[in-house]
Amino acid sequence: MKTLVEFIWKQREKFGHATGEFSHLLNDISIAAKIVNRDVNRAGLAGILGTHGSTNVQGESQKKLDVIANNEFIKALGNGKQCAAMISEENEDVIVFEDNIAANAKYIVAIDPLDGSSNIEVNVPIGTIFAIYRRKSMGNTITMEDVLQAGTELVCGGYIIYGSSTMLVYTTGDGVNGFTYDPTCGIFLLSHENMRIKDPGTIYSINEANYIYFPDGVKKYIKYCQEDDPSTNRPYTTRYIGSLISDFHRNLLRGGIYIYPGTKKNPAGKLRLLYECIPMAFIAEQAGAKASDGFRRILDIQPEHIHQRSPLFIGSRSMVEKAEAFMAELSPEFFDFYSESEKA
Ligand code: P6P
Repeated sequence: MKTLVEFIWKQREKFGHATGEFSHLLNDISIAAKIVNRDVNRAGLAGILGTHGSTNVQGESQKKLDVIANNEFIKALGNGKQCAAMISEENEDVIVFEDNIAANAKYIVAIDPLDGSSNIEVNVPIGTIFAIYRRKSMGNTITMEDVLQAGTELVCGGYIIYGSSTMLVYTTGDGVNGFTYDPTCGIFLLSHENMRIKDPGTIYSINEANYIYFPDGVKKYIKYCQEDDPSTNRPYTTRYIGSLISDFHRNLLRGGIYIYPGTKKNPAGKLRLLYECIPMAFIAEQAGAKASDGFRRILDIQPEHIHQRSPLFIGSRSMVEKAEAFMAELSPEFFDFYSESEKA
């Protein structure tokens, strides 16, 4: 069994990270993940369930574990010396690590420290989603050019799922690999090599409670999934956990599609482009699948601001393409709604 550290170090030879700085950065993230995993697993016993009493930039009530997880990643990235700046779902502004910049840190990390935290109390798997970019500027100050990079510039996209087992899944553009955490020795071990998303899948994942607000193209796709056509394994199965990482991880292993669309009320949907959609889209594409906003490839979208939202259609290639075809046929206006909201 290969450990995460051995695997990263081996990858270094492939990707010319000769200096080992990227390897150290990914290791720093894995260390914070182990601490968050410990806290998540004993939350009910440590009095750290429930709300923190504050709200984040999203206007969402912060759970105690949101704050704890955010602080752990800030500490790990700040102390690790490889990260020049961090964008977090829990912080309105960019977190700049001056000392690291002075030490010539080369990387920017965009992170959702604990996605799905509303599920903590009911023991549903939650997780951390992260994206790693190289700095564009080289001066002493971080510029918006550093933090607003399209997904095509990504160095690494990954997530940690704190579930029945804790796994770290990531890609640097050479396929997707999964590492299972062994708590008895505190090590992530390679357990899922070169992960691929089956195509087509037979699972669709969407919150159908919002059906009446969905674009007609999404409504038609849902009805398509429910039609009786054994030759295409329909009707599909519906599964919606309410935790992006859990729904995505299941589809990564079994095939399927996850959709969080825009609506007339919220044309850009709910999910955040920089630290949710882009890293998951990089993983999906590297696993042979597809990710779009219903019209455009997620990785091609140029972010306009750090907490920008985006609709997300992600999973088995032919399933995403079918949903995109219905969006083009029945809801082309949503492309304009969303683009205008981006500028807001
Ligand atoms: P809804 C969790 O809050 C999250 O960001 C994703 O993890 C999840 O898929 C989605 O929101 C759930 O949102 O509106 O269906 O409850």
